[in-house]
Amino acid sequence: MSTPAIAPAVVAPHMPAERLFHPVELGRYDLPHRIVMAPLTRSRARQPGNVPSPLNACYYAQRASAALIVSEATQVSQQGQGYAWTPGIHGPEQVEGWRGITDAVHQAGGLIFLQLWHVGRISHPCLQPDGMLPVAPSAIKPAGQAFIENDKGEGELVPFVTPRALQIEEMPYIVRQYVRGAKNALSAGFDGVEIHAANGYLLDQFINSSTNQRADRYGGAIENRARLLMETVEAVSIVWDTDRVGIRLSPLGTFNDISDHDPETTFGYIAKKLSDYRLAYLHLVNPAVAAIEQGTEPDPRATRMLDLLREKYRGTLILAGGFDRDTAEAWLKQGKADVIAFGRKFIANPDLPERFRSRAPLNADDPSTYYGGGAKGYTDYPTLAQERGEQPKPCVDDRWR
Ligand code: 8OZ
Repeated sequence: MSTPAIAPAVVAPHMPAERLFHPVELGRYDLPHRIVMAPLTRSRARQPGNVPSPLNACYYAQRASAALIVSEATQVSQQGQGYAWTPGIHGPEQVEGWRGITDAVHQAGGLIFLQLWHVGRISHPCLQPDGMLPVAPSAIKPAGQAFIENDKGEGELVPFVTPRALQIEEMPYIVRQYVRGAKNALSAGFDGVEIHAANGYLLDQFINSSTNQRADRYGGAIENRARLLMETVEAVSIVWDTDRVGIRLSPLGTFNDISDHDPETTFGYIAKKLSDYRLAYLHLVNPAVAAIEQGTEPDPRATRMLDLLREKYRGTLILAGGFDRDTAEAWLKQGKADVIAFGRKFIANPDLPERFRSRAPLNADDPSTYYGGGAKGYTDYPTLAQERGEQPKPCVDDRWR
């Protein structure tokens, strides 16, 4: 028998055909698959004090089969809060509460990063220390409404106010808020942190030209508009090695009344700068989310932006926004991303990786229970094992108030 000149391609044993189930390196961690749980605001921190609770621990532990959980956005200071009942990471009680969550997730075999958040102008005096004005790069009022707690203890939407422009002398103290949050996240037992620089919050307000009209070192040229983000990355990287730090951006995003006059230059510059840090990952809110959801071709601007950022950023790229199993697989196969983050699908399917693996049907999510409330629509979505009667009902814990 003659030996063929070219050996047939060797397929690694046990390597599944689908990319979603291929292992991947994410900074210091080896993920067993590529299905990440996206950060999701659920507004269920214990009151008073915005303290993470055993109910929250139950919710996260149920989702520990995600390759990585990125926590809900978590304010680094009272000034950084913009919605009722979101958790903080600025006080000892909150650190203690988060410790309960990281322990529960680790016990269930999961990995969890904390998302560090400052909302900037997307707030309201009633959420601010001493009822002061929210802060922003410039005193420009966002269109839209803030979600606050009213006198009856209920959630209510009220118009945004015109924020106060930060003075240049205050900028180091903003960075210090992120540093304190990062140190607290380390004490609380997280596996890493994600800096939230997306969706029209403070760092994004500095990046985008529509919200930044400053004439100092923090405004104008892109080097200046990216300064606060870069200072934050540098400072957080002293607390955490960069292989445990991720960044979230939303290029071309318009949520929270934001836009940029030259997004390719702006986000191309940032992606290139971030590439030098050897971060755990860059996490993008997919600018082609509408196309993904509608099954249409992405708008050429979104495609150009994604290609540009893939070229400029030389590390692990996570994409989030409207994916299902098949679109995620297709995008991974085409090399457009390394990892896919799922949000709403993880709300309703705590065992999403197993459901994808076995092509099981998915539970539908209920938008009326996204924000606020207790266990309903939070910890009561069943796993496949529960549906088969093999597992008891989920850990329902009423100690959330
Ligand atoms: C939806 C509702 C409240 C907050 C974000 C933290 O957009 C959020 C958020 C989303 O990143």
